[in-house]
Amino acid sequence: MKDKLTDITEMSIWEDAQRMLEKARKDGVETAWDRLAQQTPHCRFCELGTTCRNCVMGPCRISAKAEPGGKLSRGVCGADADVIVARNFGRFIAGGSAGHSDHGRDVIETLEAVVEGHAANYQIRDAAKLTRIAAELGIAVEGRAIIDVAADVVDACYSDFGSRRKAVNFVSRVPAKRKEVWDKLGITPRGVDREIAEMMHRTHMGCDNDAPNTMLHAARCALSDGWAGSMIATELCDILFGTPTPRKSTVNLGVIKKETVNILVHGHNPVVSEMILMAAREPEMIALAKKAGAEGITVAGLCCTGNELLMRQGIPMAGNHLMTELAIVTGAVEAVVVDYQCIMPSLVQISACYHTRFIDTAAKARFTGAIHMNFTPENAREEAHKILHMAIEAFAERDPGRVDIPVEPVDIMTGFSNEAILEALGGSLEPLLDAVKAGTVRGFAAVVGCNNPKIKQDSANVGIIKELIKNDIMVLVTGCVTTAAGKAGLLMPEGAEMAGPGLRNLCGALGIPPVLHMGSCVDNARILQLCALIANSLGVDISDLPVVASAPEWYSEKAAAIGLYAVASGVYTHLGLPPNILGSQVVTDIALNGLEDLVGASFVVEPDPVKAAELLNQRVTSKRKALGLNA
Ligand code: SF4
Ligand code: MSK
Repeated sequence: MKDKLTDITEMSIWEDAQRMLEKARKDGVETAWDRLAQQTPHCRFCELGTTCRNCVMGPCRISAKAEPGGKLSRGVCGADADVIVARNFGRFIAGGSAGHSDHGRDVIETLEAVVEGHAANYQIRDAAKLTRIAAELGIAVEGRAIIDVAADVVDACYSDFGSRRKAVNFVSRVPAKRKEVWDKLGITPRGVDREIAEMMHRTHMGCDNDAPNTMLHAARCALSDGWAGSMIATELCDILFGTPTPRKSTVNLGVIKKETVNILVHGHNPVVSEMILMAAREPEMIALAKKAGAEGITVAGLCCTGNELLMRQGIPMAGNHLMTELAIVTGAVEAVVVDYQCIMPSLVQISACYHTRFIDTAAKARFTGAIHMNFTPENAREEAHKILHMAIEAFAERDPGRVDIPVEPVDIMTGFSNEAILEALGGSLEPLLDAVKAGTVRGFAAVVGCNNPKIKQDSANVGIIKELIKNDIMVLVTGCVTTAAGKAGLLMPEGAEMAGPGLRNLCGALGIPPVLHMGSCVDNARILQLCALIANSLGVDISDLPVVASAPEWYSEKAAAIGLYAVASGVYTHLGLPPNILGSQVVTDIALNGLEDLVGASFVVEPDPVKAAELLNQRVTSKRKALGLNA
């Protein structure tokens, strides 16, 4: 591991990353790779998931070498490795579900502020979608003012967070056979906050001391994220900011321009970043930037708030998770504006090494040393203006001698919401289903998730996608994999040259890339919905479809929640590295095998991208055969 963390060519596959890693060393900037080297080797107990800190009779740890009933085989309360690992995993999933879902709640609050008339700078940009969603939720729409319909949608979405429902609203989208599976297991998600709170309750000392039972609730908790928290975030963001449509943009550190004031938006919730972009496009702001000697203002994206703005507004993407530190190292970033999630606290220190203003905007995600702006739906425009002024002011402090923008940007296509896909297909899924039946497209793979410095950056993300498309499996990307796919040229129609003959022809006919960008992490809900649409039109379960998923370089609690709701929804899911569960044979067996019997899908862990793609390909083949299609 240590060599991999010191040899720059082993740390990332990208030229922009490698060049900035060199510059970081020259500039005395510490990065995630340096800190991982310091942290390696990790605590073995924690890696295996066999430490417990759930009460102060402990903390306790279970020895991997402990004989059953022997020394260090149980914590002070008597919990064994299985119970401890399951509890830790359950809380891990609760953390991830909470992240996505609380983001969803913030979007509901923004729509509520619009309805109540105190968020003048936000509006309902897609009224047609609002009406459609309202009708889906059983809300009367005929002859009603759009704002009244929106008020009822707000209420319905809030109700998904509570304890009064037997099932969250969007379970109505789930195929009947899947609902039966969930009902039989008692894992139909009822309310987002309820499932998260129940997980915290179950994992208190002296509650759920049966690992399989805890694992089932982990699945329920994750399902409440996928089919409620995340789905609400996606649908309401489309209503507020517009449903994405295909458009072109660019990616990599080359999108940061020497000549412009550069603002990077980072985090997840577009409620803040949309406003920054709006302010940056105002002629007065551009004039101010010009007065300061710049040619204009560039707003570029990092991580998922970047994906949100890329999908809807076509802003350029500067980078994914492991590029966030390196973007600042270019020395040409005037401001990093963050909301929440996946923002390394180290960015504050790195910003301080340059002239970069690091600005946090959320009361629930403050960073010591940052400039704090208390962003609310009510004051968003004024705060955005203040931020723009700060960035323009910082431009004057930029040291041209420390600027290095290492590469030219690469072109990408984005904006493939389900609505856009349906429209491209002429309003019906039939042409796509025909392509699947004919074997032109053998199946679909959602390749999603993060970077993790334990894996050479984007080697697995890109490696798996290339193998999958070679096998005529169409790939759908979200989150940080998007940037990886884009940099590799896979998000352009020309990328189809790397695909197998069937997929290549289909992409050629439709003028689309072999890899479709569907959004941010919460937008994995779009993929769930697409799976449900396909399953419903074929009259089968999601687990019957030739659909697979992969998170090759994941790191976060949220990614684990996504993986688990994918599996619990019936999608076989690959992880490039395991969660911290290997200290329990029972929990590991459930994840890798037992879930297959329960929910018709399981996890598979494989670090090698080629081998992983082959496993995913085999799964697609077996599902095709079971549906009576050619392999
Ligand atoms: Fe130890 Fe049990 Fe307390 Fe965990 S809950 S710290 S295993 S005594
Ligand atoms: S931002 S969860 S590093 S995908 Fe959604 Fe990227 Fe993973 Fe965060």
